[in-house]
Amino acid sequence: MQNTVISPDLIEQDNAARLDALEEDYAALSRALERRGIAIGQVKERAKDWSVAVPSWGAGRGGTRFAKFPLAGEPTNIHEKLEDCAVIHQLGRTTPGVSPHFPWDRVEDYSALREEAESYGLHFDAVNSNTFQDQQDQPQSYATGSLSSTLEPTRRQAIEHNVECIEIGRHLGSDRLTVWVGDGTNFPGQQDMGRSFDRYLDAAAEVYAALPADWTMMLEHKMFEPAFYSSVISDWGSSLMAAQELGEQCKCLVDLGHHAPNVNIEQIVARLHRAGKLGGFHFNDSKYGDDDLDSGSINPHQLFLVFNELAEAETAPRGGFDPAYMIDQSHNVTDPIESMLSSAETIAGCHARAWLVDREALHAAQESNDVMLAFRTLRQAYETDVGPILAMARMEQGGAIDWLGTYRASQHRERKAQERRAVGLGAGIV
Ligand code: PSV
Ligand code: MN
Ligand code: MN
Repeated sequence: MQNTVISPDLIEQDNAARLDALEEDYAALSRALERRGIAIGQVKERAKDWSVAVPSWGAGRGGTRFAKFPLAGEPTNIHEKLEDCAVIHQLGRTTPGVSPHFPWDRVEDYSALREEAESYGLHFDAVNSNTFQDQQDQPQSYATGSLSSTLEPTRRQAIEHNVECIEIGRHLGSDRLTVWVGDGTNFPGQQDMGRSFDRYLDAAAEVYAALPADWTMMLEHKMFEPAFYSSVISDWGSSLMAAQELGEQCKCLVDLGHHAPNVNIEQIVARLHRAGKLGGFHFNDSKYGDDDLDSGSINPHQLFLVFNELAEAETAPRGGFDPAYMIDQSHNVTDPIESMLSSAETIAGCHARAWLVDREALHAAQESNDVMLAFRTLRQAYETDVGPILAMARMEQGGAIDWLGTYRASQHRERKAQERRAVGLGAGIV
């Protein structure tokens, strides 16, 4: 029996009140797409098959390095986080995977945790290691870096933590490890840029050696923060070099917030795919840096263009195409459940719209250098409102047509505010 957090009767009642309007919108869109030679049912089935994982850490209120403003009823441990992730998936039906972070999600019994997730119809996605923070009772500090530290005992500790994450992931049923390190410098001359990369590679090779044969190790680059002069894995070039050197099972993960402003991220996606090294994504949006804002809230067009490259890549796979899709956001001013439902819908919408692109027409326009026609071919797909397709797909799978209305009617957060331990004030994680 599946454990449902929101009453299925409530979802059904809410859907019943909205079904007539949805059917009208869906029929109108179906006719419009038919004129373009697109069968709406196929797009809907593709939408049903697609999913994006939510981050366990995103279930709680985020913060900045200045403050965190807790939300009454927010989760404070992995069990409560799973419960909220279950709500997100129950209403939205696109987020069955949860990406955990260690040691934040540490428990005694990982097999029991896996069963707990499964009772909600969830599974564990990529495991994230954390060597960017010191933990209580940890023998070595990461103040000098982690995998690239000049200090051998510190590198050893970082290696062992990553190997432990793989072990935990095996119990959880995961098959991917995401490695992001904050290693870098704040001053010119502080460390040798070549030698720190070498130390990183040597240490990362030991983690790689511990990977089970069917696992993928994903390297996540980030231009700056916490290091403000140089970062060891600062960009996709460094990430690609490292992934190529480490081996077949090592790929690159693209977090949309980890680039220089105005960088053409969709082109990076195409390049990494070309190299057979596109491992996965952390979706979020940004205006200035690694803002971790809700996906598509600032630049939805960029998100669509990323998915256009992914659709292109999927139709021309090079050595296997199986990127891991994850959300990585910090919800500072919203209810994280609402933000992740909204983000998952936005991301799924960009995915669906990328598959509305008339690819034959696009390729023909590109070949004949018909610039305007090529641009309009993409634009036509981007401007199509796929809301009715996503809502119909959700409803047919037991989710909510109007996830926001149903979620608020459920009073989940209000109930949790009575039951859960209150969160103290303090700075959040960045
Ligand atoms: C770093 O900014 C990052 O994007 C990495 O993915 C971390 O694991 C995550 O944020 C968590 O804060
Ligand atoms: Mn990230
Ligand atoms: Mn980040």
